[in-house]
Amino acid sequence: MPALSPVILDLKFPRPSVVQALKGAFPGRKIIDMADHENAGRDLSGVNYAVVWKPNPTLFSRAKDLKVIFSGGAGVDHILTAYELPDLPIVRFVDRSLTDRMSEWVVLQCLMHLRRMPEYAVQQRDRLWHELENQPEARDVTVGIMGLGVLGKDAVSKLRVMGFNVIGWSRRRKNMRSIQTYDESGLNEFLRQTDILVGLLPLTDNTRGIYNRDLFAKLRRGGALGKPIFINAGRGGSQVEGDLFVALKDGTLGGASLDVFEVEPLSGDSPLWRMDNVVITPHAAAASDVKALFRHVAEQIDRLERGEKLQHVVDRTTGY
Ligand code: NDP
Ligand code: OXD
Repeated sequence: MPALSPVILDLKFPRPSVVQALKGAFPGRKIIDMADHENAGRDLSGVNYAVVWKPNPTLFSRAKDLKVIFSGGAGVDHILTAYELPDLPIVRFVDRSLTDRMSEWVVLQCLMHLRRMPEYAVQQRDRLWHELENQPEARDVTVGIMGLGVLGKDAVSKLRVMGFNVIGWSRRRKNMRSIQTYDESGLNEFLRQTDILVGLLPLTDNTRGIYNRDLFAKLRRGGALGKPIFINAGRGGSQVEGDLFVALKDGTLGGASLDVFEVEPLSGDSPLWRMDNVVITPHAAAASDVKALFRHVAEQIDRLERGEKLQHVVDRTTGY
């Protein structure tokens, strides 16, 4: 039986979690972990598989025999912009635990704003006991989700359980029984009804800078929350942070929850840190579970070697 191809890892997860997750993963295969200094100048020929997150730009030119590139995350913008990317299938990470984690974060943020938690946090800081008026119910609020892929669809169902009215927007219109959906051409109509906008879009040429001043101004005003709220866990490159700051300041937006930023980590100088109506998390909405990632990669390699089709392959023309 021919030797099984090794697997290259070029990941940014903390080393102990990778070492732990490798126990029992990829039986019979050698692992070449690029975080290991010994592997810095190593000959990578003969290796068919690489699992990467923001890969070293020279990796692909050194690993000439690659057959598949696996993304260490659900998004692939960090791979598609890598230097000298070979024309190979890129498989993204789709996983129950990642999806559940994202929906938890999205529901949490929608509830935070529905229940006016940023204002209560200020009151708590000031030791002020004061019940705020206007506490609408979830059913009075429309959450508009931009991106109805794996993550967007799951968030829809979990927001519905909480009672929110949900609508969704995607490039191609989706038939979803429980909600009203819109395609690209229906963007304005979608925004006009949206009280809380949730961004779950990949970063592509078409979505870069999409959350800008014009878009914020089209969201519904005077709904149950008074002013619209912006929530983004897709990619920071889709938001224009200068516009976002102005919109939050001048009342075009009533608040925001942000997990992703134009530049990460978010600079200590960013005025967003100091805004009471902004909730910030450090790109932590849905971290990839390394064990689950290796399981998913091993499954896809098995499929390929059995002669079956790979799943979750990125469409290089659309960029996601
Ligand atoms: P999918 O590829 O499953 O879904 C993407 C969705 O976006 C699809 O509905 C797609 O439309 C839509 N879309 C893409 N481009 C456009 C466009 N130009 N106009 C309108 N709709 C568009 O991705 P996932 O749901 O798995 O993940 C979404 C993103 O979430 C990832 O790409 C990643 O950037 C981000 N992410 C962030 C994490 C975090 O921790 N913050 C963790 C994991 C992911 P259509 O259905 O028509 O193709
Ligand atoms: C991802 C991410 O794309 O963590 O999976 O952002």
